[in-house]
Amino acid sequence: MSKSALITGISGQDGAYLARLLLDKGYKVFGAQRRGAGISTGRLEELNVLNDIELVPIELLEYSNIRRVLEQTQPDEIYNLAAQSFVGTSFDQPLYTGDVDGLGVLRLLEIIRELGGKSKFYQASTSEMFGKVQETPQSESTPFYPRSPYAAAKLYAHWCLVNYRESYDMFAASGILFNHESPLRGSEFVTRKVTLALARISQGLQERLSVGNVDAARDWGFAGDYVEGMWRMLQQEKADDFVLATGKTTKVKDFISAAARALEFDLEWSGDGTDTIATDRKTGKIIVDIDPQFFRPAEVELLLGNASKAKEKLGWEAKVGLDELTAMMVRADYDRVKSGILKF
Ligand code: NDP
Ligand code: GDR
Repeated sequence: MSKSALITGISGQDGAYLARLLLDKGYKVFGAQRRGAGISTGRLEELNVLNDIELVPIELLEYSNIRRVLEQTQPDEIYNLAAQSFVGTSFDQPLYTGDVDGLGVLRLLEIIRELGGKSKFYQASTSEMFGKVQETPQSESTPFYPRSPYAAAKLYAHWCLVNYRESYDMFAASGILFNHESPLRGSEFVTRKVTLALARISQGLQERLSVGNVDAARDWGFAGDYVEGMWRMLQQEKADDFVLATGKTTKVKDFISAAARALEFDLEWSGDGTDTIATDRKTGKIIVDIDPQFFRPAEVELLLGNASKAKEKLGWEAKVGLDELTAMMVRADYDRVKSGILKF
């Protein structure tokens, strides 16, 4: 008999990739989405999964709604990908973020326990929990030091999960995932913001790209690889915590230069702090400048993951490198801008 899985956050980047993966493995997939003005299905359409999943309504703030959906669907596996996932917004909406990203996970765990604890549970934890890093590279044993309301809420959720696993013998895995991107990434996150803006600039539709701290460095991988790791975590004998990362780190500024090169710009960086600019050597035009509104009250300067436990126990490794990922994202945004069709 085929397995069933419920994915919260189905309309997001990872929701779409994970749905595709599980459908390809023969799962019955319940896609849990919160109610909004309209259902946002652009990513599900792009990966051609919309017609093969069953959409169910889930709001992580609402205990009774979650409980009803889990009672009705009784999934073998639950992947909790839903979150207020933008770090910058968490400084403006700290209580809401804490409720969804922290207490929302506790609601899920408690309901799974009340219903007999049979569903395996995956929680989308994050490298942001390492924050002001206490060692480099970061692994499962690195002490946490969250630097935003988002990271603090995710850390609360992580420890709730560990506690439920130890207290009630539940199968609950925490995937500590480093940044992963794709052409389906939300346009507020820096990689996609960059590829979309550069595609528009190259087609004469925008003057400049304005960003924040270009010296921050991230360990960027491809979302398609990371959802495979999530699934593997739930196929283990015992639930555990795993870091997924590429083991390479790149500054925002270098990502911008690489994406620009793919569109035939040749950027030269100059200036410091908020006076930093990048000029196209070919035309002398300023392509990138800094807008202080994109700085955060506290920054995570550097993330670099050590995924050797995932390699050893899950047989998982990041396959797509940053060059390939950048090319993929630039190409997708160039084509979208050209066609004038932008669904997300
Ligand atoms: P997205 O922001 O693309 O997707 C988030 C999803 O959560 C959306 O479907 C959104 O629905 C849903 N959601 C938000 N609030 C609620 C709520 N109150 N109730 C129910 N659903 C809600 O995130 P990603 O796909 O990039 O990431 C998936 C998860 O992994 C997130 O939890 C994120 O924090 C975490 N993560 C992501 C990493 C990354 O690099 N991408 C790295 C590490 C962790 P709607 O469409 O209605 O807004
Ligand atoms: P992050 O991703 O905060 O790491 O969280 P984001 O792409 O937003 O920022 C990465 C780094 O780039 C710097 N930056 C900018 N960021 C944005 N968004 N916009 C800008 O203009 C800009 N300029 C510089 C940021 O300051 C930061 O240092 C992502 C999310 O997916 C989380 O949900 C997830 O948990 C982590 O990755 C791992």
